[in-house]
Amino acid sequence: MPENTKQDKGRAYHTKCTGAALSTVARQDKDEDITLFGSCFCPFVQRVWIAFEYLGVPYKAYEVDPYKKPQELLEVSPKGLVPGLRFNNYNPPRALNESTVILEYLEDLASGTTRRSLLPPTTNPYARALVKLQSDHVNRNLVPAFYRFLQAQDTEVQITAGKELHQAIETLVGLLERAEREIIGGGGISGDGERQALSKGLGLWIEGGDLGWTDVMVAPWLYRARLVLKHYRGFELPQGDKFTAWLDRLFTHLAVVATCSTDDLYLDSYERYAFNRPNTSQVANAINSGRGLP
Ligand SMILES: N[C@@H](CCC(=O)N[C@@H](CS)C(=O)NCC(=O)O)C(=O)O
Repeated sequence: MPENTKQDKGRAYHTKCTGAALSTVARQDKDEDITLFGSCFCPFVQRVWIAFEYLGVPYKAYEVDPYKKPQELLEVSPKGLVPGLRFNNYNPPRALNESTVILEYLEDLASGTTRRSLLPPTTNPYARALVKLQSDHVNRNLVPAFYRFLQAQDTEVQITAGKELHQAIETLVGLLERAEREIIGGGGISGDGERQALSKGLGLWIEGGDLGWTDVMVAPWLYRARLVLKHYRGFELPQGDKFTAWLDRLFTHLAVVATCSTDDLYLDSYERYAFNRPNTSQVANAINSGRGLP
């Protein structure tokens, strides 16, 4: 019998990764210069985690409960939000928080160490800017739309919020298509090698491309949209061969797979949002009061 998703079963959020993510935590358990404070269900953590894996920056994975706010988390992240980074080679230790700021840091760090990158080369500032336009849209529109939809209780509000999320995803697709057209679609490309060089950083949207900045920014929410929003709201992601092929590449990319837990973990952990339980989180409170996300 299909599960009744109309009733809050009072499931608790998980505090330990499962599945492939658990194996990654086990692999990344040795002391390193950087400790990543994370939580298994958190999409903001997942984007940073994917970047660590892809860029090859050494790190120790450390799971914390951000709702309990242990002192060591508050020391790296003033609001007690994950993700946070602690730089252990400093006394007192240095720290960074905010997923987008951490991503910028990792990108800069990797450019001088592992020499890997999620962005188009600095020799192509316009391509880099187009990628930043995409991620700006993800952060300002798509991510809040995800939570508004998941937390909406009234059916009418749910319908509107679902349409808004759909539109936010379609707008992102429009921006991805624009980058493809303007950077590599203009003709005059002499061969596969040149196409590949030009598509560097444009992400998995490009067939034959590699993981990019926008992929990392958005993947955790698309993953949860396909699973959690489908389960609790009957949400269907946009159709279309190109979009579906992109999602396939994204969700089977090694760095994404390595940071995913099993489906039950997400379904359990997001039940609080789906029923808009009081005091769910700072993100949920911000959505309920119409404020910007923390
Ligand atoms: N703007 C922050 C948001 C991070 C965030 O909201 N993390 C959630 C977990 S998904 C958290 O730590 N919540 C704890 C709380 O609400 O007190 C970022 O991008 O890193």
